[in-house]
Amino acid sequence: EGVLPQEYTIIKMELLKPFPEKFKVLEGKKVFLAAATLRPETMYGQTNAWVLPDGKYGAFEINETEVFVMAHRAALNLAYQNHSRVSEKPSCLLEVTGHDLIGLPLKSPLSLNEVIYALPMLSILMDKGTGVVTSVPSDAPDDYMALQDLKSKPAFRAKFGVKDEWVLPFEILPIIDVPPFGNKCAERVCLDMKIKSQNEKEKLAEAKRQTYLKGFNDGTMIVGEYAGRKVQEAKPLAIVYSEPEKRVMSRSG
Ligand code: A2H
Repeated sequence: EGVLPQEYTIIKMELLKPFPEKFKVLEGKKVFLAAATLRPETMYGQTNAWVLPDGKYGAFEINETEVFVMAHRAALNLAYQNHSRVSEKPSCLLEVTGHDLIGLPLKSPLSLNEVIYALPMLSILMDKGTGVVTSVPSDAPDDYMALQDLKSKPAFRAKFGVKDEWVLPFEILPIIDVPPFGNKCAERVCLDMKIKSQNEKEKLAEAKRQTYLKGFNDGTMIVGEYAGRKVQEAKPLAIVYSEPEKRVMSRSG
């Protein structure tokens, strides 16, 4: 198998001011954690962002005013697609790790939550998308289990310096009805399959397979501008209206 292009939507999750000490060099810029998703129509249900604690990230100049925090490889991908201040070359203003990003407060397009926080997820691949993932636990089994791990295990929160208030107030939001699983399909399937943590890779792959197909084919939006419409109809509209930008990024197929 060769390399197939994978088209993602980038969700621009804006870093709220005042910036923490480490990010002061970016003052005056609009700084976003850039998350790559295949499901822009689910963005209403965002409860947090995910980063890999030991992952290496950079803050890259996209144009005169905007900075994206993402993996270096993603910055190179975007630079080749003409999304870099310097033509065909990533321009990195600051290098950080996922640990530096945990706890950052963000404002994300379409999210029903006014402010969400960056939290640790251990299954993130740094060579896929941007290395930043937006979390929709109602509809994504990986997101549901990773959030459950943080909610139910105080020691896990402590290990990564995650404060209770970044996690505990965030409820799973019903945003899409997916028969026969109901309006929190990822939660339903994870409970039915008795998945215990984000580390149960095989079970999660099966949960993803089930919810992804049904969500796309049979899902109906129940919130937002596209309430009452099929996911298949809402998805392209969400790409246009949610302010994220459509990019093509390559990955190993
Ligand atoms: B999806 P594919 Cl609601 N590491 O977005 C791990 N996972 C990553 C990632 C990375 N570096 N980059 C993106 N992803 C996730 C929403 C969503 C997603 C929902 C339901 C299913 C779903 C909210 N999270 O994906 O391997 C992102 O999660 C299930 C396939 O390129 C992205 O879309 O096919 C998806 O994986 C891309 O997966």
